[in-house]
Amino acid sequence: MAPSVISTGVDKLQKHLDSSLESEKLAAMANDMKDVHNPNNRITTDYGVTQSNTDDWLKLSNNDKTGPSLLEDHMAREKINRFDHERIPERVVHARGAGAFGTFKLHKSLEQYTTAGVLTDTTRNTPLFLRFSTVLGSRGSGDTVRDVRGFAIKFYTDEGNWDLVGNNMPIFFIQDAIKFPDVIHAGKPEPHNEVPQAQSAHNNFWDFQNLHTEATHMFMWQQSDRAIPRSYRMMQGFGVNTFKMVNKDGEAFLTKFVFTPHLGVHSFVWDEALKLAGQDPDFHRKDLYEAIENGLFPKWDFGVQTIPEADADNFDFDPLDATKLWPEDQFPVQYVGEFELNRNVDEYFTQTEQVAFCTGHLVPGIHHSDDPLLQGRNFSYMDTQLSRLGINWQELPINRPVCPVMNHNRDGQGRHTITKGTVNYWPNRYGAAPPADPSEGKHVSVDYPAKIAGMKTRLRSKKFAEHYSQAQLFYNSMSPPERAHIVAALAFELDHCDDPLVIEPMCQRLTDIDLELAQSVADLVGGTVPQKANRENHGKTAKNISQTEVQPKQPTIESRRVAIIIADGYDAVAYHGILGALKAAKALPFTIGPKRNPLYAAGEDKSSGKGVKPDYHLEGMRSTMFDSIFIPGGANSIATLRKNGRALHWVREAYAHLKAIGGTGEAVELIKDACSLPGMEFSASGEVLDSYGVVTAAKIMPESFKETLQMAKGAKDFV
Ligand code: HDD
Repeated sequence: MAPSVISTGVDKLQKHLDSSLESEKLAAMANDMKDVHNPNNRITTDYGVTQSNTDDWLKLSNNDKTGPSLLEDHMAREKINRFDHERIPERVVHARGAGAFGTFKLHKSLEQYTTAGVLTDTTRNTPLFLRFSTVLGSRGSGDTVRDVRGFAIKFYTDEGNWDLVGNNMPIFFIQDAIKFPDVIHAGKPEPHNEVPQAQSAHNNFWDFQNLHTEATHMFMWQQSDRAIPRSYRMMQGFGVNTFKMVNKDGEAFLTKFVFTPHLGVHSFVWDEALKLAGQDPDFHRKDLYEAIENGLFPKWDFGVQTIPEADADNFDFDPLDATKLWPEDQFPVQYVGEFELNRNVDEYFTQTEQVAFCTGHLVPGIHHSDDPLLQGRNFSYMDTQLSRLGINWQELPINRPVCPVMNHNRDGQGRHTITKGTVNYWPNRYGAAPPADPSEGKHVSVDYPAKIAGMKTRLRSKKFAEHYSQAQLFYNSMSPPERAHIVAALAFELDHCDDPLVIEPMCQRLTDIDLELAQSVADLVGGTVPQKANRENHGKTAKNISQTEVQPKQPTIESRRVAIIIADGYDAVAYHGILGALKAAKALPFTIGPKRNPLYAAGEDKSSGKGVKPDYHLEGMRSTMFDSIFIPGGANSIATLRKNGRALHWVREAYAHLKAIGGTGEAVELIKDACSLPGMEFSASGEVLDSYGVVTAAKIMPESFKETLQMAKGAKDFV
């Protein structure tokens, strides 16, 4: 029987192409796609010869016995040879990542600052690819580790690729690119035993942070909740470095690029992140994929902060110093566009792994500043792609621009493009492929003229020497729970350091930020508790640094994962009511049972064979993988669950992780069993008082679900 055609990436892309305004641009990327599910396909060798058996190596055989395998079997050797060379060097940093395609839309032109088409033409839909990543771990490490997250975007603009290679934090550990090998060596596994994986909790990391004072501000961000995001979809993105936009009159503006998620910024609590790293190391990768597959496209607002270049010296910090943010109170973000991620990758390796970013990829109207971190990055990215992907890395489908490419660069390993013609140099006798004259069009790259004079020195600009003020600003701007989390994070990390040469000075070093902070951490890790601060905390705060201020305009449960736990004999009204309500609100509900066998509601006839088949069973998943749990009543269902230690653990753990928990009818008793924790009180009628997110109703009224069920009808396309 011919295999049936199943939905594939190629189908999805086609659908997207049909509906998409930028179809021509995306079609340019689809040229190289093949569809493994096409029923007419048969296995061939790489040189195209169709094969009848790729399961048995060609061998000598005698009756029923086989002898040696023959070297002459080219097909077999090709198969093994291709396998042997499947791996390419992983990225030296940011090795673990996940990516998706999307579309950028500008709402308001930035023409007063720049000539860049992508930032001035509000009629365009610019396709993009975004790769999220962790920094320190290897390609096979966990998603939820404490780390900075990469936020790298390739905009396929009409004028060429613009790569904005940023992070989920607005600043960095170092000011000069020459320190990058040091900060990364210190953070990566230690050289003698290659331990620990994907962790900053070790001697070398903290030794470096202690001695390298310009990292003070960044290690505070890296110890904050921002380093344990709930989802890639719930992180801000920052270009980090200072760029320069230049307008048609040749005026230049120092610029920071910012992306803020519509879902707001949210984080795990540390215990969740720790557990998930083992329970589901792919949690973030799957979360992104799941949301996009369900049509719940994550969106970010795009904004800029600008400073006229002429004003660059007017501040108490240097705007070219990547260890400093530009406080929003002083430099408001102008939000002028947005992008969404709307298509998952079709193949991980050729897209997410082979995508290669380069800070040198800018489009006319966007330029570099003299930020010394950026200047060094411009060398490093081009260089690293050579060892990872080879000289023709820009020809790989994911890296290729969607506008025409023409020049006299040629050859090299793995060259794809076939350029017709008899000349490969400029000038040539035909005038073939000349440089453009700027008068031909506004989007030709023209270098921004800058007058430069000075001494050749190994120095940094004077204001770069101040390393503490914004670290204090950051700490002071945290909400009380965020501060408590930073204390706990630092104490966890230093607890994993066993060298007094690290712990002792670090305890004192923290007084560069705040004496109380240092005392709390020192007390927890058994260090000498500092009595005097290295410097006084200035007490200033700034807005939108605390993630509690970066929240959606309207609270939403869209795309949140909710576990509904039932067993045989569950209350059908409560179960279907909550299911419908969640779908209507575009949340992602999952039914969890003691086993993955069909479950029947109270009074339902089991012989109907129409029970609810749970999506997962209690042992297969954990509460950590859900944002919230709900337990419908039903005497038998709850009696079963109350005897199930794992079910009780689910509820207790979710409560400890401050998640919303709901229960109706008999489930109130189960919640009492599980969460008999200090701070939780129940009223005489069974409702939770002072609940920390627990909502119960001992009695439910079927009518109250009617409205939500009606809403659910309109939402049947979800999930
Ligand atoms: Fe970098 C990768 C972000 C400083 C050298 N970097 C890389 C990626 C991100 C960043 C998100 C992953 C890109 C991807 O998904 O493929 N890096 C940053 C930010 C920095 C920064 C926000 C500070 C502003 N990086 C930085 C410096 C250097 C590098 C100072 C070297 C001097 N970064 C690299 C690299 C990587 C890289 C070694 C590894 C893989 C790659 O480039 O393509 O060249």
